[in-house]
Amino acid sequence: MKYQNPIIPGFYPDPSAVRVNDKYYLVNSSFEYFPAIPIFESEDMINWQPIGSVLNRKSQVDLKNTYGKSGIFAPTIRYHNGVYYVVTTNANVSQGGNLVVKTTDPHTSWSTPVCIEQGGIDPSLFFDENGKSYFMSTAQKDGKDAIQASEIDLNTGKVKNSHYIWFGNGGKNLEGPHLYKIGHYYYLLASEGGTEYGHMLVVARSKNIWGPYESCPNNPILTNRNLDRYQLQGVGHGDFIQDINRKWWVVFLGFRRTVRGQFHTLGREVNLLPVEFENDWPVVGNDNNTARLEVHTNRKIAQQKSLSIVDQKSAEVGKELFFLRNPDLSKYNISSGKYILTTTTQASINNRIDSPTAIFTRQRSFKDNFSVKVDPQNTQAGITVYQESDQHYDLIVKSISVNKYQIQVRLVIGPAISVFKTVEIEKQRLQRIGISCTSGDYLLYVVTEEGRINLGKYDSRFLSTEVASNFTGVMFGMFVEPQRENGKAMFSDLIKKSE
Ligand code: 6LW
Repeated sequence: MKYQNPIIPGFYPDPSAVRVNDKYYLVNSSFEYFPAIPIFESEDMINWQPIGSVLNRKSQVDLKNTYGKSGIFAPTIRYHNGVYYVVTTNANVSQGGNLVVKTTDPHTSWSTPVCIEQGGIDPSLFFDENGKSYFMSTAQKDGKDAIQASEIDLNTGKVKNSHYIWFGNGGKNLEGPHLYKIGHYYYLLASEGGTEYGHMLVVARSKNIWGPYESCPNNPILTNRNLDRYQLQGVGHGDFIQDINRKWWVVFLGFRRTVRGQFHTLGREVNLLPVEFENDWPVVGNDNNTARLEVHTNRKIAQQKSLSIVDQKSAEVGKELFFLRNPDLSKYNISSGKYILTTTTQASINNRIDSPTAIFTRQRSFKDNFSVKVDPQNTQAGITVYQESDQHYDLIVKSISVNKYQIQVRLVIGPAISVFKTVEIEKQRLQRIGISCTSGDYLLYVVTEEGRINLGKYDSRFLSTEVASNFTGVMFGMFVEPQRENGKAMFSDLIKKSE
């Protein structure tokens, strides 16, 4: 049988997954986007549906001043005695630190965070047979990368009996630790090499939770660093999960290069490979410790479904729709597929402070097509293909007379902002505005009664993660400007088709 990686395409980094009875749950990093920590559910580990976000209240997370390399970092989800736990790092400058939230039903709301007194990033949890709970995170000991483990009281966030249990396999950036008890061994899965082209999964084992941990002789157990020019790159940051048939798998992140070469735009996506144990060591996949986009397995797996078309009826805040940082919800009226956005003096999509009046949804395929109807009323209203506040391509509509719209293309690439390709259209002729993607370009267009007017194709390299040097991926957005009070615009009939 076979399936295609990524199993969850689009900007969904740092996956962590858990099986509870016959369901699987998976969480991801989200950085400056709110609600934070998207959570997915699956019945077969191949097909995943978004069920919401873990941090969906400002009292849970304040993302002020965060951007694509801060905010909410790698989470871990675990289940113990009827309770789901998620630990993560809020790497916001003012609120940095690790936190834990919990719930008895991941479809509903999660608790108010409890701050954890141990530092580091990439926190994870382990519940041992002795009834104790353990907390792991990255650390530095005498200038060396280390994994720090402690006993934790999850009600208070207090830790005790801390140990540096492993110093890695020699690669840089030892991170993403996850601990498991499988058979007679404690297995510590982690990543090294950094979350770019040198990324890899490494593992160590011990018969005692505090170590000493023996590095796997076959490390790195997964890497594509030597698969030069292969599309799937940067594989690492994984989590082992045992399926209902007691077979082991690993979910891990990776990114797909565009046709432009060493550039990626979709962000780090979720991939899956089977894991077998040989001589009490995990062996990942069957391609010499590498990850392929098409996976062949003799295991029985579910039929893989294609990505759904997200339209106005099914798009929900926290599932497909997100804000930049904590939104002022008084600026939004979202109901039955209509989005009325009110301008704010606080922020625009061109800066990294506060929250602009804008709604975003992930690009999830190189062939995505995002389009919407817009009535700018007394604002400049537009759509954007957005990587960072200084990296986005916009289509902006504004009323210039009783019966005419002006439509402009705005390219923001670092310090360069150019506005051009101005066209004027009778208001009654404008039907939709849209963005059509290929791996190498973004095409901006408008649709009138007579058909589609293309307003240019623009190179995707300048919206890549490599240029941004961040941890997120491209989002499509609807926004209003300028920064003044009480401008209103309405968007409707949003359609995002991922082919
Ligand atoms: C995350 C680290 C990583 O904390 O990238 O890919 C960092 N791995 O583990 C941000 O996603």
